[in-house]
Amino acid sequence: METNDTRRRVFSGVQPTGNVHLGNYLGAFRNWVALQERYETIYCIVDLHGMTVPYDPDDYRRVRLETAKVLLAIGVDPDRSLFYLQSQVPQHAELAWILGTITPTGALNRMTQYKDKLASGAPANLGLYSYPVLMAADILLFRAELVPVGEDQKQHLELTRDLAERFNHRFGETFPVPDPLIPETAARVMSLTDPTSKMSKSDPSEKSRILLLDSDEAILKKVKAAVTDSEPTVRYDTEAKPGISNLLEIMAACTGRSIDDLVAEYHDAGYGRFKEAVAEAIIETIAPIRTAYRRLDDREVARILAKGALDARSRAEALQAEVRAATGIDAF
Ligand code: ATP
Ligand code: LTN
Repeated sequence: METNDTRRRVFSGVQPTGNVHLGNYLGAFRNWVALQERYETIYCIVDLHGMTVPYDPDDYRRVRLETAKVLLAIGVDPDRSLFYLQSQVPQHAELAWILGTITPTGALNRMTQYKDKLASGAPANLGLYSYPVLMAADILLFRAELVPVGEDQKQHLELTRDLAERFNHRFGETFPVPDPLIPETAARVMSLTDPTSKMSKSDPSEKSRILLLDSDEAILKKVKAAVTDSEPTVRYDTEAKPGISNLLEIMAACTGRSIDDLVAEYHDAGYGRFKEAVAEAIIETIAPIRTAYRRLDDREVARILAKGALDARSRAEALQAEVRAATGIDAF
């Protein structure tokens, strides 16, 4: 991996919560892989973020490894990207503390992800509340300029931008103000069982999402059972036909064809035939990921992560020294 790189720097993170789904892939991870061609890329499994909701430690070890394997299977390339576990780089937590001292609590009170998590039953703890501050630290720790995420993370990115500006203003020019990179299609893949809410790994219903490791049969079954409407024509109308519109978006994202083109072909095909075509497009897209996942060796993956953590720590130490000096907490 190059270190004195002059390309623009990209940072993104994923929580190791298991159940990596088609929404994660189309909305974010597929983009991560493509960005490796043109940018300096840093991809982090944000396991400190994942601890903000209740979890089982033994299960967490397994899920962290599984998440790393899924990303490698998708095509995150440790020779081209810095790839590591957040918890192994303590500078994330220190910078989060420092940024916390300039974060207005009013901004955190407005965070919709926080409010949604509380509404869905997560206990209100300080970690969950300050989650967006740790996310800002992740990004700023590497002075990243571009952050590929799905639509749902836009508000968190706004806070990151605001904190970069506040820090620069208060302590001197230190951080670039990062921009989100949100894909044009599939930025918000919706649930198959409730097409008015996003496909999510935490939805209690298994049928609501397609997992990247689902079998072909499971994919076909879930797509066939996807909630639609009773008017039989296939057309794009997110208000009147959210279910069909979601399937159209998914198929467009999987095949690279335009929605207009798909509507022209399937308008009168009937929902049954349309759904089969959607399932086939999904299977073609994700079956190779499943195959690559099975070929990975756990010990090799652990080695990749250990090496990534070493590199990430040494790079983070440089910024840590600068931030300590700027804020007056450097060593005498
Ligand atoms: P969830 O809401 O599913 O529990 P999350 O948003 O916490 O998960 P992460 O694993 O942290 O999921 O997110 C990984 C990436 O996937 C993020 O960039 C996020 O924006 C994106 N993403 C998550 N759900 C969707 C979706 N339904 N459509 C498009 N992108 C998504
Ligand atoms: N909050 C993000 C995960 C995340 C992230 C980041 C994304 C944590 N730190 C830094 C981009 C950059 C989520 O829930 N998807």
